[in-house]
Amino acid sequence: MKFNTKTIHGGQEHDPAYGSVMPPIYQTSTYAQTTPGGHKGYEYSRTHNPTRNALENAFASIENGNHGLAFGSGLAAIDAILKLLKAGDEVVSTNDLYGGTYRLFTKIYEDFGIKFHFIGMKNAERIEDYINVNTKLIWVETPTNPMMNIIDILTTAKIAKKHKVLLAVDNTFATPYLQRPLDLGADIVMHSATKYLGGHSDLVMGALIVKDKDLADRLCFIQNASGAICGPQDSFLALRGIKTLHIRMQRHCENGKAVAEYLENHPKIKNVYWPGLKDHPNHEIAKSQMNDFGGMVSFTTRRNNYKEAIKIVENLKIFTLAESLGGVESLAGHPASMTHASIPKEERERTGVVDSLIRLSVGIEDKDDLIADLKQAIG
Ligand code: P1T
Repeated sequence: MKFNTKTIHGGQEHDPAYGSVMPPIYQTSTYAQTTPGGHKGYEYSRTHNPTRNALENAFASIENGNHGLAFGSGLAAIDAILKLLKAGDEVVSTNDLYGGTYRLFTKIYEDFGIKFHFIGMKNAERIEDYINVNTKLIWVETPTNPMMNIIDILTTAKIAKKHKVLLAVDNTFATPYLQRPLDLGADIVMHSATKYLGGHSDLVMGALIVKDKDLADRLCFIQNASGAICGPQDSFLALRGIKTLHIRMQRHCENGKAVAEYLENHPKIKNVYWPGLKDHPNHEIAKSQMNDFGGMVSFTTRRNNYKEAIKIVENLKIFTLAESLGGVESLAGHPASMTHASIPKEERERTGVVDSLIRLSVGIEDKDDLIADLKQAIG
């Protein structure tokens, strides 16, 4: 089955009770048993729920995995991965990543005795220098949030395999429409399904997808034991969102390109970060591992001035100033004061998250309106 069919049918079957084409929202915490253990496969909704299971099957299908798991947020999904580790273990992570992920790593798991090495991964071969006998996990976001760096998944996966270290890829920005990390050798794919998978800014959710049965069993155990699951109503909404992922992404990419090219030629704009631009440092790797370049675009102004950046995001009318990304509507954010405020200033500036950086989640509106909006806001 090809991807554009999988988004609609992958892992899905009509409801066995009445043949409903969409799975019913099984809004129940528990299931009747005829005798202790005498049930129809469902005991309690933290462990399993038919609507959530339908979504988990769809997650697995679109990422070419064998097992999908749904969580109450992207961070809850990352938290479940970290619970595979124990005190003394080490993680090699990209140094440009979502601020909340950085906060979870440094403010919670460092206190539990896990050591994190945050490194630039533009040259993936560098990763090997940070691996030792204690290393258990490599954490990759690609494209990264918000600098749009591209990390070579194939090379990273080879290093991970050689050292018997798990490779987890946060595929939130790309989605499986653009890249499928499991096919390139990653062990775990993670999503903030809040973003493109849900696609309509109406839910908060996380996803994990794996191929390996043992790893799936360990993660399912953690999912049930820790209990950070999502509810059936949100599962239904995410499933509905996934059914249009391919056509939404096609338009996000088209509009992302138009916006990046407009900004690139704007006299007041200094740097434009979008992996489809030829001068992007890892444009060739992006071309080799992605089918297109997505709808996330970051940029800085020539004057590199905090107040000017704030004025631009306040002036925008069609782009809404808001956290998050990946919905049908265009959003603009100021990472230094919003999504990445939890990263110390010195550290974030080292990775390029300066005070004039603006991040756009380019939606699927008419691109002429989006460009006109940027034009009036930047002046
Ligand atoms: O917000 P939540 O669903 O818990 O997902 C966390 C997360 C994980 N990974 C990436 C790459 C993300 O972008 C996020 C959430 N990001 C935002 C809210 C944001 O505006 O960048």
